[in-house]
Amino acid sequence: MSELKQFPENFLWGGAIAANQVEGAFDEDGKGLSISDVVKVVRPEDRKKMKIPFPTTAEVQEALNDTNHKNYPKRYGIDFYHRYKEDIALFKELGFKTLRVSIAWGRIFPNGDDTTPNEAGLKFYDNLFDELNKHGIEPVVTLSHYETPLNLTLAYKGWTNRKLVDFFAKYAETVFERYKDKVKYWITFNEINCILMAPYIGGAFLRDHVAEGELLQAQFQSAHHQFLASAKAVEALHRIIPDGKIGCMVVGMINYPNSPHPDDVMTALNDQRNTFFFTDVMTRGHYPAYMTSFFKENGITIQKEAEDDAILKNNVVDYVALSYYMSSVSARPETEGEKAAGNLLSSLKNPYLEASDWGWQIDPKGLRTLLNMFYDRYEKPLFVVENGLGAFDEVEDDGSIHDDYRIAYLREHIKEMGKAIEDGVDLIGYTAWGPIDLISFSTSEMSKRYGFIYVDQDDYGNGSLKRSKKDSFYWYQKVIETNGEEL
Ligand code: BGP
Repeated sequence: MSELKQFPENFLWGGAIAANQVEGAFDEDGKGLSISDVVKVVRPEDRKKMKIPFPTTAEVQEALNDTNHKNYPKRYGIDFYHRYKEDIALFKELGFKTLRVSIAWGRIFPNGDDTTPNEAGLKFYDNLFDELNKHGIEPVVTLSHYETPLNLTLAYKGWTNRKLVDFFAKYAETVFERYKDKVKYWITFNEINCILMAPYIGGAFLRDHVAEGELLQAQFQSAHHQFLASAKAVEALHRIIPDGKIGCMVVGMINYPNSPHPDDVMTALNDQRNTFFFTDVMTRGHYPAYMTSFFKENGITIQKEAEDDAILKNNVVDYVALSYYMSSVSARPETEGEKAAGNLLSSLKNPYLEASDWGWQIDPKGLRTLLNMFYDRYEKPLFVVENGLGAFDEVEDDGSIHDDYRIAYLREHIKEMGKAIEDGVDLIGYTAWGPIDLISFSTSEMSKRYGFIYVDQDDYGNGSLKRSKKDSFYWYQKVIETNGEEL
């Protein structure tokens, strides 16, 4: 046993998945298509050319005409829609206190703008939450995890259109009413700041929806609409589920200056604000002062209605949730140097860090620092709702999978969380990303695996879908059993 005794007794240990990456059954029981259902897989040979998709209307049309679903793995996922009971039994065996899931908005409102919800979709999540609660696993539910209904993209230009605020508010109210006795922890938008790096996935608008030179305007206007939608969800949650808690969620990025050169330091501060801007608005209830000059310099004018400021001010979140995979290095524009990879960032290589098979720079200490930065700034509970290592796994002849690299990654991050708690940070839980192998967000590949549980399926959609336990399964089980003392 180590000397660690940092994690509070009721710490929420668990895992995180998202509907679009696990459920499959993309057109069953009345579900409408989501923006993720038309994102094409990046085949292994194209990995290096990989870019976050920002399609045109024509490209979406092409995807709609393509009935070879193997090109669009998020359409079939890992068949969680039909196998959730088996998977939850495995999570129970792992000792999970919580499971973070998302609701596919399009199962509830297939077109996003429907007047009445789809009962079959509501029923599916009734069953899912009942199954979790039956096993004593607390559901943490994200309302929007890259699952905006595709119709809202095609007919409304996604979040650039203010009408989405009320469509979302209606969806949020509907699910709060329905699940008020089953779900207490909610998250509004997954990685809301990703709209700056991934306008389609985050903002659900297409390349040809935006005039030349207007992209930043569209991104920040969409973000404003999402802030309002989030605030309206917060209002509804507090009214409908008074003992519930609702958080915002961001890509937790820490931006180191490339050198002590004051211009590098300023660049790093500005990059850090790509994260803090979002949490500032949703925890403090107003736009931070530093955005005024940024908007001015970039010719951005946020279209606001008279009531917007009050909506934001009166409905701040209860906690701040974040994903954390890597850190980033910021340098003044003229700096030359080798770039590191990441699904959402562009950073210089950090000579002090190792990188994952996908080039993501592994930095457990950065997590401690970042948690401290967030807590210093907001003094609100924090929740690490994603963290993990995407890696290739090899199945041995006897079926075992020795993923010591994953254990090492998670161990170091959990240690640093423990230190952050000692530093005084109020950290309420940790849900490892992809406790069961799932479809990658950025590449739609299957071979980028995060799980404690292996799923027999390849990048081409072939496999038995059989679930089996990796070495990390037994390791994480012990971590939870000892409340983080045995790592
Ligand atoms: C986050 C997303 C997740 C997830 C994770 C890993 O940005 O919220 O949905 O997939 O990153 O990313 P990837 O799947 O690209 O490895």
